[in-house]
Amino acid sequence: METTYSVAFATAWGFRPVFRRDYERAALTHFSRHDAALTPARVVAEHRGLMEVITSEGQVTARLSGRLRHDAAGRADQPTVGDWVALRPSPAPTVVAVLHRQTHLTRQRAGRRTEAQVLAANIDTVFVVTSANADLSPRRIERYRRAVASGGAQPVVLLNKSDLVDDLRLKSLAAELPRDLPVVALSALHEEGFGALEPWLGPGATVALVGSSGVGKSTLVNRLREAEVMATGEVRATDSTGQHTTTHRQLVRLPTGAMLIDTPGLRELQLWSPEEAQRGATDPVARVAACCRFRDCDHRDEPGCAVRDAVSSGELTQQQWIAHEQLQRELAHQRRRQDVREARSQPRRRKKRNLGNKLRAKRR
Ligand SMILES: Nc1nc2c(ncn2[C@@H]2O[C@H](COP(=O)(O)OP(=O)(O)OP(=O)(O)O)[C@@H](O)[C@H]2O)c(=O)[nH]1
Ligand SMILES: [Mg+2]
Ligand SMILES: [Zn+2]
Repeated sequence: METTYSVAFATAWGFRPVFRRDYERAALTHFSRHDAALTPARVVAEHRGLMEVITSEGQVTARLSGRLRHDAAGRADQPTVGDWVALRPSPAPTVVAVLHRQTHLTRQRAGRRTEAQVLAANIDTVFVVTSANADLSPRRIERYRRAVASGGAQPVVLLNKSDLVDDLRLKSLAAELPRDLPVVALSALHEEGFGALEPWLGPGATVALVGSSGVGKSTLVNRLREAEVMATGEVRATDSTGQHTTTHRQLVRLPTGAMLIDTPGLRELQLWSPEEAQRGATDPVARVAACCRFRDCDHRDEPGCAVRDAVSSGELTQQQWIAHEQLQRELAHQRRRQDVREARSQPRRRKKRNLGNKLRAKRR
């Protein structure tokens, strides 16, 4: 078996020894005499099932092997931004295996069905970005903190737009947050306070940025990157809500050798607790649902529904289907309760969102 990557590549993109070991195992499993050599690659973006991956040779667009598409137990097992994968570069670049994730940031996907969505993989830190001139909901921060910690990464709260408020306001915001949570006040726009981010931006470190639309995630990425890679958008003056400018997740490398994953603004980051994830992962219906034509398939009258096929062929039993529906109802109920609580703590925000924003948000 050949190894086809350089040490420089491994160091630059955070291909740590744990990934190398897993890669070698995966390569042994997937490598055959007829194969072209495999190579490790890191997912930097994902578009409709196609992966943008970075390899020793540069960036390529890859598809998933048929086996990965069908074997994966639900979307959570599919490669996502930040994942390391084993890639077969030719004839057409194909991801043949996803290497074991060390950490992840996962939310409940908004939609009719409750589903885990891994927003970022193999991240050391999550910058929870907030805007110092907007209200901070300590409850919301606590939810972010728990979601980040349950995926194994370290949360850091960024109070951005410090240029718009005075020091007193910054101090009182920081005081509302749990003491053991690192907090950094900064201005992305004016590049102030960046020095305090250094501990998390060392060579080979990976950081995901999350937070509401318009808080300045992409602005920060661009300034740290020293290049305009991510589009940024004005915040509407009327109610200071963002416009959902960023529409896909993207991993970029900084001059310091750290990697940042920019994400679209979240309306809410719903906790995906390990126990729920566990129940979801052992749900046989979720496994089959990975093969439905539509990702948000309701398994009722959508064309190409693998679940209905499996029930009629007897591959899934009626009982398994009923148990699945029961679980979905419970999770939906729980989600509605969380939404009501969230809406109560932030009454003004929701009403003001205009139709344009709704349409934009739907497209994601
Ligand atoms: N005054 C001030 N404005 C900022 C700062 N950082 C970002 N902004 C502005 O806030 C607006 C939104 O910034 P973005 O970087 O697009 O926000 P985002 O978090 O990426 O938003 P989404 O991609 O929609 O999730 C832009 O007009 C930025 O110029 C800052 O530190 N101070
Ligand atoms: Mg953005
Ligand atoms: Zn279906």
